[in-house]
Amino acid sequence: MKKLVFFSFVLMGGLAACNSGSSKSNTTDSTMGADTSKAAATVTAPTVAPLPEVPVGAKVFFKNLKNGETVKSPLKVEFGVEGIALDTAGTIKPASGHHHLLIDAGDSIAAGIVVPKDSTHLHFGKAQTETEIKLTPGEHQLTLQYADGIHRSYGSKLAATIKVKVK
Ligand SMILES: [Cu+2]
Repeated sequence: MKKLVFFSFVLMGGLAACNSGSSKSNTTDSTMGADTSKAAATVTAPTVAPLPEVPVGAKVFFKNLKNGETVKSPLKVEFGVEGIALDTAGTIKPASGHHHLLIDAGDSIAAGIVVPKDSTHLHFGKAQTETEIKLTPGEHQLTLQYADGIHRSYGSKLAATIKVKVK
C-alpha cells in the first residue's frame, strides 16, 4: 500500500517535471533565438564602414593597351589610375584602393560588391601596377576594376573595359 502510493507520486511528479521542462525549454529556445539574431544584426551593421566615395574625376585605364588592339600572349598589362590613391589591401581608407583585372569575366562589378578571387578575377592587393597574363588565341575582354581596402568594388566609375585580339 505504501509502495503503491509512493510509486504513483513519483510517476506523476516525473510527468509534471517532464511537461514543465519541455514547455519551458521551448519558450526559452524561441526567445533566445530571436534575441541573438537581433543582437547580431545590431552589432554587425555599424562595424563595417560604408564604401568610400569615389573622388570626382578619378579614373582607371589600361596604360599600354588600346581597345581592339592585336596582341601577343603572354601579354603585359599596365594599370593606370588617376585622382585616387593606390594602396595595399587590408584596411579601408578614404580615396584609396587597388587594382583588379577581370579576364573574360564581364564588365565592371557593381559598387559595394566584393570582387571575387579566382583565375578570372585577379587582385593586386600589394598595390602592383602591372602584370603578365597568358591568353589563348582569339578575342578577349579585359576589365580593370578598382576596389577599396577590403576589395569592395568602386563600380563602373572606376572601371575600364577593352577587347584585345590575341594572334
Ligand atoms: Cu582586391
